[in-house]
Amino acid sequence: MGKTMRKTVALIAALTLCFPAFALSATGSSAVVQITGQQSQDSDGDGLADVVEIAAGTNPNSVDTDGNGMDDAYEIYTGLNPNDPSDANQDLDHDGLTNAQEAALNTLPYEMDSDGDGWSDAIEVERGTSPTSADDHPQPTKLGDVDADGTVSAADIQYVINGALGVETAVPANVNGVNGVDSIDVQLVINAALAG
Ligand SMILES: [Ca+2]
Ligand SMILES: [Ca+2]
Ligand SMILES: [Ca+2]
Ligand SMILES: [Ca+2]
Repeated sequence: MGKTMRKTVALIAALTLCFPAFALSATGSSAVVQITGQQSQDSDGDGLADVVEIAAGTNPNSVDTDGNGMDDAYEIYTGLNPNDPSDANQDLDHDGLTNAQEAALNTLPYEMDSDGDGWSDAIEVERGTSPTSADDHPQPTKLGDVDADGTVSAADIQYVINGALGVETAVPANVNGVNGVDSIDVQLVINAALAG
């Protein structure tokens, strides 16, 4: 399933949760599900109405149909397969956290920076900040320590070079805070590393 489709499924599922009378309609091969007040029964109390679970092929009496540790609701909202246990150990967004770990953290398995604060979910977990709150993130205490681990090292240089090349990085790589990530930032972090 593509990213857009996953987001569409997630949005429809969220709307269904918020508005039980919301009528889902889709064209083509997608199922058309009409949710009414009477049809909003949720036998297993997982936030997914029975009719939604039946349409998704999950067990309306089990919060985790495939038994992989990730609830049906999370798997459906995030576009994972609630009927395939093997996706628990995958790392869809290659951020170092498995999909099951992301489920436990309530982060997005297809987005390395779930709260959009510039810090990857995995780095936030390492540094002890919240990967689901953009207001909470690591704070580098010295110039050039872009990953906020307390030292300026080769990892910091690599992050900044990647950023200058336009590659998505796990940490904000704009060292001086101006003009995006450019060669000046690379020089600044190299200087900081040489200064120790
Ligand atoms: Ca349910
Ligand atoms: Ca599951
Ligand atoms: Ca991941
Ligand atoms: Ca955060």
